[in-house]
Amino acid sequence: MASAPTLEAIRYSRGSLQLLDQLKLPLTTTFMVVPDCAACWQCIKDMNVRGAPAIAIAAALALAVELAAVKSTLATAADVSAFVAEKMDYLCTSRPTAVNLGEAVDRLKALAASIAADAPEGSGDAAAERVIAECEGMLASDVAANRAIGAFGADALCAAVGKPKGTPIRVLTHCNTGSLATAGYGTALGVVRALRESDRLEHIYCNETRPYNQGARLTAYEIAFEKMPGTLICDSVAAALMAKKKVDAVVVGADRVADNGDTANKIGTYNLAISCAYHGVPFFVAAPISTLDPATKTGADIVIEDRPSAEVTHSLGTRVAAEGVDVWNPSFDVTPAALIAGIITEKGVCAKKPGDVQFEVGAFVAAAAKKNGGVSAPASAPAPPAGAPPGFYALDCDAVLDYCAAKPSVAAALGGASRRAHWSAKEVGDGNINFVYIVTDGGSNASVVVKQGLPYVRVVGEAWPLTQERVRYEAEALQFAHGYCPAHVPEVHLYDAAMSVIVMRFLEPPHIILRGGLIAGKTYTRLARHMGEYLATTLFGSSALAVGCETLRKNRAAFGQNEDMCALTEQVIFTEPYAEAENNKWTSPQLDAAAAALRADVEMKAAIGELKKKFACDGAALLHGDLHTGSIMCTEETTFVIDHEFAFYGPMGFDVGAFLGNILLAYFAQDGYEGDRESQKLCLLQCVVETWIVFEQRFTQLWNEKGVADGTAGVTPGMVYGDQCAGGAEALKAYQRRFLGDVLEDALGFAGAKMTRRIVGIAHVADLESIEDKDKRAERETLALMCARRLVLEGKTLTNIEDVAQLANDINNGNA
Ligand code: ADP
Ligand code: SR1
Ligand code: MG
Repeated sequence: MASAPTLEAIRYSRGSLQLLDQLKLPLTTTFMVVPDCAACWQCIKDMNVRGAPAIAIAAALALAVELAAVKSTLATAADVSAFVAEKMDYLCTSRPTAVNLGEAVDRLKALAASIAADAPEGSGDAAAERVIAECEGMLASDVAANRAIGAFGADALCAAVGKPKGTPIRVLTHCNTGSLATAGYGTALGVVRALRESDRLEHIYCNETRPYNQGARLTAYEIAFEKMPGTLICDSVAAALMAKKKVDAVVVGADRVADNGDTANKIGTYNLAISCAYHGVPFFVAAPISTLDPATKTGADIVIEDRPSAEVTHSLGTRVAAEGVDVWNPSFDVTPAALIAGIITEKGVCAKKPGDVQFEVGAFVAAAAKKNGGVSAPASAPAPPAGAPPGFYALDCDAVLDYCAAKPSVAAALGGASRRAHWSAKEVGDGNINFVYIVTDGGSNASVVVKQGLPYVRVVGEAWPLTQERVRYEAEALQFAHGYCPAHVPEVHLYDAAMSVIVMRFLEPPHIILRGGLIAGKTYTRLARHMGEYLATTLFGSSALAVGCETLRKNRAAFGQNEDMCALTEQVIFTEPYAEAENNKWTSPQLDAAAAALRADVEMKAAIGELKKKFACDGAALLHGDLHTGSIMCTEETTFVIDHEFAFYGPMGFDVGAFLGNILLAYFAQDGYEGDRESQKLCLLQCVVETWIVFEQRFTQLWNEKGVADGTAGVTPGMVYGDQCAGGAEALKAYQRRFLGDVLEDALGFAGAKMTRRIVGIAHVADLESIEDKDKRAERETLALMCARRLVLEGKTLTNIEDVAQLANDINNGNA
């Protein structure tokens, strides 16, 4: 194995590949062309050595080279100390903004001074050797630090993006922060390298970085040299790229990070951060901890150099700007902490305190000094729940206001962050799983909904952990569904993976949860039409019929499997109700016998097994996955589907059946309520019939109008599943009948399974639970169970939806 590089190796292998082998770095490092302090000063000034960490290392190694050359002339440790102080003070003037350089200067001066203080008359040679060793150590530790930044950063970016574990992501970076800016490997580009090494890099975009083009000249070189999947873009293209949803995360380097997290970096960084905030793209800074400067309070205290105007007026030595024009060419800009998701260091990721828009960099640096590595929130932050991503904290009614103020796109929907004092929040989550806040501006009444998923099931608590990836699934599925069916799905304003938050349109009163309306005796004449439309557009739009088999497979893989939520569904719908399970509950003792009979019902269990197989194996379309009447908000005129966290590619009949089954549960509950509910009952049965008819017609219409061909000559368009279709249009019609017949059969089976689980499984529905008289409730539940069983077992023969309504009616009236 190659030994660690020594200063000698560096000196004699300057520019050679030998050093690269020893460092196990694919690219050379800038310091190797820096022979002494004077040359180094000029190189830094002329930007031949650039990048904050590289500048510090170059300065240290330039000092080491000179010290090695002159040490025999330095008689005492005091002489060495004076020499080091003089050279380092001089080098410091080459780039006053670079905090790493200042830190290296202080460190080497302090070391030399302390050696001299211990023994002023001690040997100059020995003192010089100790300083040289320190310089060499800085090289090795810089590479190690960069690798640690890479590892922390790769995890932090993936967590913030929130795609399923291991899914490659698309990253954008600015300027050069790679092997050519550091001792090797890089900081922000080190994060990209670490993503690539762990097969999590789909693509790297690099900004050209006007006016000096470090991105085009250096980062692009590193990308091309290592054959990364990468693309060079003009700085001005970044926002357009984000609008096209081609960027999952941005990571940039830093020249100085102030105590509050404001970050000075290459000019253009601030623009990029603003674009990220608008598009909901997480924006990270990656820098060694030495770049964090708690002594500088805010970005306003950072001195920004102006660069020569020729960098702007000239291109490749030729003047391109009009003579006589004035130029402002600042080398850096300051990105406010509010726009930064996290500061990645070799000691972990510095996160914000809950509700804060700023970081506590000083506290992070102090904590990091005490421990080795690990992801750190500021010392004062409450511990995040186990399993939460870095930067996560649980919101409450106060914290959510600051959270909204810190997110420009959300603040804008509430009239701007300056209105923060007029905002109030209430938690309205009535579901089993998440927390939902409505944030309202008291003046304008503008509101947004902020939904946060914790790493556990809300109704159970930390005892039932649940992946926060579900929030990513919900956000993506909501966005897809909104795309297919904007009239019936609310718009998403923001998805924040690190915080497991979705901010969406507030469905204003009189919107209420459908289940509540049905219990209150309301009738919704447009509900069936709207739900038929929702089901047809989302199920058709995401299926192979609309996109082709190949794209379906790609889309399915890109979306992921929502494994944990599917497993939860399998457990609570298809398994537990038919077994002795602790979670099960029912109206007892009235339903004790029915629950036991179900557990012994061989025919039913076999049919449920088949349905579970379909649920697990059929990935025909992107489903809502939990389409009960608590996932629908409506008025008499409007209907919106919410709460897509169980979304997955599954059998179409699962969504259709979920809705129909829940309408039937509402139907069977009606006679448990006070008063005459005949018209509501009729409406509910009509809803079952009309939903299916609208769905079937609209789905067929979409198929006929938008169905894709499978690409084989002679095959009728719409025959995407590859029928050998000699019969043309006639065969297509026959296939459509068969296809939709299967969907109906599945839907009835799933409807029955859904009804059963709500009566004997863990999660019941208010339709039945709100019937206080237990005997009455048990009577209603028994009838619903009876209907459910018939739907599961007779789905094949119930080929006409009217027969389903008739069956429910007969069971309810004791005629079946
Ligand atoms: P869970 O995932 O916990 O089931 P839901 O998405 O069902 O959470 O939301 C819980 C409740 O929050 C809903 O029943 C509804 O009252 C309210 N809610 C959710 N989304 C919105 C919205 N976009 N507009 C208005 N209220 C909403
Ligand atoms: C642990 S309870 C799980 C149920 O609540 C959700 O609303 C879904 O319906 C899920 O099955
Ligand atoms: Mg819900």
